[in-house]
Amino acid sequence: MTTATAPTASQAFASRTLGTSGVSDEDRYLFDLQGYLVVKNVLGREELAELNRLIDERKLPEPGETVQSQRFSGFLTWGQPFRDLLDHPAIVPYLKEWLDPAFRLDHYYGIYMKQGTSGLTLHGGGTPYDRPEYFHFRGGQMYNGLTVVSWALVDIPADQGGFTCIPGSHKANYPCPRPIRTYESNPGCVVQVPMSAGDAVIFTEALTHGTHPWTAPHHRRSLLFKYAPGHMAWGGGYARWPQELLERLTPEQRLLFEPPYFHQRKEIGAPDAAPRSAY
Ligand SMILES: O=C(O)CCC(=O)C(=O)O
Repeated sequence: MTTATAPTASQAFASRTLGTSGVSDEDRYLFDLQGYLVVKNVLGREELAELNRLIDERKLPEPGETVQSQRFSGFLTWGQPFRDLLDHPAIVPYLKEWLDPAFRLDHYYGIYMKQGTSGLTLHGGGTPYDRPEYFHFRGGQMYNGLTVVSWALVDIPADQGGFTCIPGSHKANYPCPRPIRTYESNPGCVVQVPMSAGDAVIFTEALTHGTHPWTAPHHRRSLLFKYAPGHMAWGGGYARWPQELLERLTPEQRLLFEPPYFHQRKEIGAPDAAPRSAY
């Protein structure tokens, strides 16, 4: 007699997404409607434990009041589990469809917060128009500029802070009024997005979003990867990726770190596909 073992979170996710494109109609509907999508249960318990252990090892200083003190970077050279997130099969299909088949990594950092730290006011939104942070819909398809995949390494309980946004605001035709942006007023449109450890939220930077003050007793830990269409850069960091990082990437991952350009750029996750100018 064979006994079935419960799939890990990653296996369960893979069986859900391994269709033709990996993006469901519901995913498309929600991302278009809200400007973000929570992808549930991507990382399993063991992957989370290893990522958190590697961060613990760094003995980071306690986060303070300034936003800068709540950020950490450089973790792509801290261990393979971080690099595995770069082109995780659970998120690649979304980025290919919603940004560009030849998307690139623009920049990345981590956020950690402790109880009482204040975060970041709401920013971004459909209006005023921001050239690198756009959401367009043309010919039956979404096109996004800078777009974030934020991995929750710990639970983010409802109404206890962290990633916060105004769903639908990537299509807003008026600027967000200041009292709403600063959290002084919430007429019902501002939402704190709860997540479980192992979930990833994908959001367009065209969405009005920010970081609500953290009130949970445990520290927040999220890893943010900011991707862009292959021809576009938000930041100038592509000129300065450290050699010790580039050496540790797979050939496929190295494509993500190429400088921005369009002509002949290779599609991600399709080593045999013709370069872009042929499609
Ligand atoms: O707390 C978050 O996840 C949002 C972070 C954010 O708005 C940003 O880094 O621009």
